[in-house]
Amino acid sequence: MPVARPETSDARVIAHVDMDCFYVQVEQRKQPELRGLPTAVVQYNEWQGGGLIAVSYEARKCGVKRVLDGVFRSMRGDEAKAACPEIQLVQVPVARGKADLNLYRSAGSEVVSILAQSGKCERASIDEVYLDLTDAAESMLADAPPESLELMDEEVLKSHILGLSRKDGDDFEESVRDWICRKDADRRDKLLSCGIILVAELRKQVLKETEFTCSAGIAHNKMLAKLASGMNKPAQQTVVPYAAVQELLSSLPIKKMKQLGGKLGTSLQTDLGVDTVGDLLQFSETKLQEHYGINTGTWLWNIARGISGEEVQGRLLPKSHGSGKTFPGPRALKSLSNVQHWLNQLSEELSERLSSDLEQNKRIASTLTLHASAFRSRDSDSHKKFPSKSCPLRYGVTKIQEDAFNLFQAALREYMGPFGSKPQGNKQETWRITGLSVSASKIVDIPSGTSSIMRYFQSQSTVPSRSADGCVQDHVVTPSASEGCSEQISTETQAVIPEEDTGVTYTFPNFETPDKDVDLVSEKDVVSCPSSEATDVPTQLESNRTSQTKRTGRKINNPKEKNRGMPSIVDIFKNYNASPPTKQETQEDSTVSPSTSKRANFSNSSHSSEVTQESEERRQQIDWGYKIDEIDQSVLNELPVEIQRELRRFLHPNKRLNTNSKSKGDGSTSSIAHYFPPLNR
Ligand code: TTP
Repeated sequence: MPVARPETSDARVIAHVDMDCFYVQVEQRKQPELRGLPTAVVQYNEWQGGGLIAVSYEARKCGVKRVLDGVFRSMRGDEAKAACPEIQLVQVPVARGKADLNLYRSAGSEVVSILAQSGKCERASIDEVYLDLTDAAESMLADAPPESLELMDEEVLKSHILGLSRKDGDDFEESVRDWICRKDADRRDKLLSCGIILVAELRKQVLKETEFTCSAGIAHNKMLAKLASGMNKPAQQTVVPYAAVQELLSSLPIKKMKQLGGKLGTSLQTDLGVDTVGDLLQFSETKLQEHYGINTGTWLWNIARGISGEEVQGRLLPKSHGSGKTFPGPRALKSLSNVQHWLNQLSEELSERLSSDLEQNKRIASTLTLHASAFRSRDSDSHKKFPSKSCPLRYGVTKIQEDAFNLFQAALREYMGPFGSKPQGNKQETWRITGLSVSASKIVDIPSGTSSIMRYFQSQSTVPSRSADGCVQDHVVTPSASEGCSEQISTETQAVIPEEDTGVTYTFPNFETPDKDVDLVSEKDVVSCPSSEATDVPTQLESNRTSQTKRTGRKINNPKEKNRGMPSIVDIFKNYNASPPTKQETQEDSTVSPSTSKRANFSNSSHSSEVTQESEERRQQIDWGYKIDEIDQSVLNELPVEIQRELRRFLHPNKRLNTNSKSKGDGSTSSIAHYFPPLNR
């Protein structure tokens, strides 16, 4: 069945900018004496000189590499020294017994802020950015087309243009200039020519302002631009004209394609005998759909032709935050207390990052996900994956720690199965954890003007609320967002580390070694997964909620349902339009006109006394976008007392009439709008 094809985006100009040996460059900027020397950044764990996570191009020339071929494990510092005795090894900064990537994160942000000035910019990982330069290229084509330029920068002339044929003896730079200045080129190529000039200029600017070099791919869509950016490194740019697409894809190994590095790529190889992207061309769309479903089939059909409708997202901030650590070989964790210790460390880091995101960017996350990798002692099913689990995220270090541990225990029970706790034969079955990570996703902006609630969240993160018996309170801040699973950190890259004692090898996902940023989840690292992959776990807080539900008589059977109908405070803010209603709107609100405004008139004290049943229903359903009855009490309980009181009065106007008639309208009661001042205030 054919599916709507993405609009062929061949008149767009998209760039993928990728920093060169990024962590090394950051360290070299810090210690300029390392510039030009073979250098590598190694993990904090010093065993055998530490695992390499970034290698300079000088060191690469001596045979030093991050990952050893064939063995799929990172090269160790000692091995790098053997290959290149003069190599400089720099340790990644450490905090809480694990790599601290803040230095690299903020270096990445410096680059993003420069590139973002040129057009729509999407931060794809700690050191990668997509840019949509279409508008800039169109303006250039209209105002100062390449052929009108007298001088062309050297960086432009060094560009690699795929498919550019040169006769023997032709000067490389002259050929590039000719291609860029062709008068008879079609519009697509002319736009790309402008893109070449723009990107060269941007790369120079990045170098000047940050001292970092980067490489770039320039093409008509994200997929092609990304493929191209890695083709000529470091400090170079590669262009994919429309005419070169088929040639590029025909020889491209299928596993090199984004999203085909894992199971789907393997299935294409084994089930359909597809080795290169070009091989896909022999299959009809229907055939691919038969094998892989409608959407995936169509997607494969498209990528074989270089078609991708994926837009550059205007996003300068990470989509999620995460903190992870691996425990390879003998360092694998074997006890719950050890797991809890590390989850506490990881949660602390996550909480810190959430707080600074809240403070600096006014964003809050709503889903907490736990991932782990593990193996079992008597494993008949050694490839059984440790399940990932998600739950609504509660702000506050202790809450995150507690929820993360609950998620872990739920996942462990599932992983070990019904016999997990029982001895198998003579031996008790045991488990080992080789990687742990916690991540926060579904991040949304807090509408501006909600400054007091932000202070509230901030204090939440530092002062976890505890009940008298010392237990952490189980209130939910943002329960609504967790409908099935959100993004998750996929760990497609697998590494095998020999277990030192036994010689057994364990396969574990790359949570931290090498330490590709798990927080700034790149599209490499994120899959939007079907809900089975990270299942929602009713944590302690959810059992609370369930009991509340019982009290209110609303029965929830489906676990996912639990989160529905419980709009988070964020949703409340979203639905709340803080502009004061006009007089007319106020009247309409109280006189049941079908065309009434959708604004919630919090401060209108006469509102409740005049509402008819119909307007009340409308107030419940239209003004708020959901039913007031379904608001989770625990959401309200999280709010400062004054706000709770005010909201309750709004939600239960009749009660308000009875109990608060005295204070109404006397101006002494703070209105809800006081806490959430409108934008224009
Ligand atoms: P990459 O962009 O994959 O590599 P790179 O920038 O070091 O080198 P290249 O010039 O080939 O692009 O990764 C960016 C940074 O992310 C890298 O400098 C270190 C870190 N990283 C890890 O910590 N672990 C990993 O597994 C990978 C791939 C990268």
